[in-house]
Amino acid sequence: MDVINDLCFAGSKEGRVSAKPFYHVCEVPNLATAYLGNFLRRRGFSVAGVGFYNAERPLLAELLQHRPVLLAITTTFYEHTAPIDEIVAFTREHSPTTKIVVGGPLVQHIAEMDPGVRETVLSALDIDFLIDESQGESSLAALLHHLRTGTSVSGVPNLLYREGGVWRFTWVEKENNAMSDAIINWSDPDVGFLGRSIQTRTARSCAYSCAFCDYPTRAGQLALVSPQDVFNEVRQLADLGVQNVIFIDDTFNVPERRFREVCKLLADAKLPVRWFSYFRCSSVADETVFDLMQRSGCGGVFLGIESGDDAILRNMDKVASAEKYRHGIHALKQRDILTFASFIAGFPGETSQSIDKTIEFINEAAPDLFRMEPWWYNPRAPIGNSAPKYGIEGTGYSWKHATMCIDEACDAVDRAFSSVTSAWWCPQQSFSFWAVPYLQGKGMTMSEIKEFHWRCHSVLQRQCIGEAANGEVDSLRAFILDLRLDAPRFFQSA
Ligand code: B12
Ligand code: SF4
Repeated sequence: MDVINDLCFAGSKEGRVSAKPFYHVCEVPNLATAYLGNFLRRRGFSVAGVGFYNAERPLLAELLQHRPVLLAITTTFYEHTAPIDEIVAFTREHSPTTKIVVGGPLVQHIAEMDPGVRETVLSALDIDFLIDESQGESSLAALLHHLRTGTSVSGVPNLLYREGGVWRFTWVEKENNAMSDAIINWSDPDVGFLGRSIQTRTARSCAYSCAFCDYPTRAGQLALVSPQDVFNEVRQLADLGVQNVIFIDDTFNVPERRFREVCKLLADAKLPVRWFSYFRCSSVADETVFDLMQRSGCGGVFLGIESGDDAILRNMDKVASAEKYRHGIHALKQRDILTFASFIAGFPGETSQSIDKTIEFINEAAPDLFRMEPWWYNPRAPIGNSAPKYGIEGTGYSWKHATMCIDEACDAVDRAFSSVTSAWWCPQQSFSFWAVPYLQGKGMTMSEIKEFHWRCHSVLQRQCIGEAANGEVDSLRAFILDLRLDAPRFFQSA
């Protein structure tokens, strides 16, 4: 996105004024904020949301002038507590009386830390409460109720609170909030800015249990919104002028029966909406599903392929094969559905030869876009139980196992970047596949999006081997300026 921002605004008039516009995927409204706001408004609370702190500090400052009772910080994208500290300091400065609660995935990670480390992390946080529950909406409503009525917060489930300088936990009460109750009313004016691209969720948790992922364990049983409710939500969004809907469910096409029903409803209604989602091509039972996807307006899919080597896929418990993937990519491309394939380098069992197989797979299957990232070892995921079997040592991005270490995995990523010739790199950092619907919403066509990736890839490839890419950069600049994108929503100080 920096490429677009630099080339669009660097030399322009806007580049010299104090507030510089910039494109960012987080213009797409933050879904956790939307869900929590929706849930609380339905229970009679007055809620305002700030989706992206980095760009929306002026809005937060304005809202804090009203001295809200509570500020809730979501941690969906946080891998550590530093961003929380920044928001807390800002809030304390602008509204010292506002209480602060933190919830979401990071709290679960903190709760699982060794007691000593957890105490250190908690004591460094200048906040009032934490909610430790994978859903947390009901606990948050209960906390607000207690703050409103002035009763003790010790009556709120799943709550960590300070008493006499000591952190106390109330009690565990698993939430099972009805999916139908959580559907967002996007026409509520309090939801705020919508734009042309919106993300939404039609399921909670996932039906699989890939060895590298702890999401199903954290999120509990799979819960689904009915096809009719999914359709109603998309229709409401279309009525509000939204053109791109992103389903963030991890396995949107599972179970296939529900997926077919959703596609059929969308196809029959011919709504002026394109949709995007994660997609498991290995789970396709009936080939006609690809036609339904095309007819229902599928613009593109995120394929968590992970590896082109069947032995590694087995180690990952992916319930998939390279052949099935190859076929799925072909079927999707035939129907003009953009394919983005994501790969992991260095999972236990990985060797230089299995990386070769993956590179060969990418070149043969030729998804439109791809990305490879080094394996991030999460010991809480099922693979943690097999650490002795594979000789895994370390954690996060610092690991080695019987057949590879993190440095070799990083080299493998570089090798994939320079050896793949039939797909273009789509970077992860603040871009990823979700930038595709965002940029479409700004006016880029699908072929322009592919060309953008191809052009950036070519520049990077030249630079990686130490060659000047001035010519490529000049024509990339001309290409970007020719796009005449709609203006971004965010500004940053020069
Ligand atoms: C869409 C998405 C993006 C989009 C976001 C666009 C946008 N405008 O929001 C983009 C592409 C920008 C993005 C970027 C990044 N992402 Co991302 N992203 C996702 C994705 C697909 C969906 C997230 C989401 O909206 N979930 C839906 C909401 C409703 O669920 P939720 O946050 O869990 O919230 C619920 C509960 O947790 C709870 N809750 C949440 N907060 C709070 C707070 C309180 C007080 C309470 C009570 C409850 C509560 O209530 C909510 C409703 O039930 C997830 C993967 C996935 N399928 O979930 C990855 C994911 C969240 N991203 C991830 C990462 C790492 C990133 C990046 C850091 C990547 C990078 N290196 O650049 C960046 C960070 C962006 C930033 N600026 O901070 C990781 C997070 C890992 C972690 N935290 O441990 C995930 C899980 C993907 C993964 N497996 O790697 N991402
Ligand atoms: S990686 Fe995706 S499909 Fe696999 S268990 Fe995690 S959420 Fe489910």
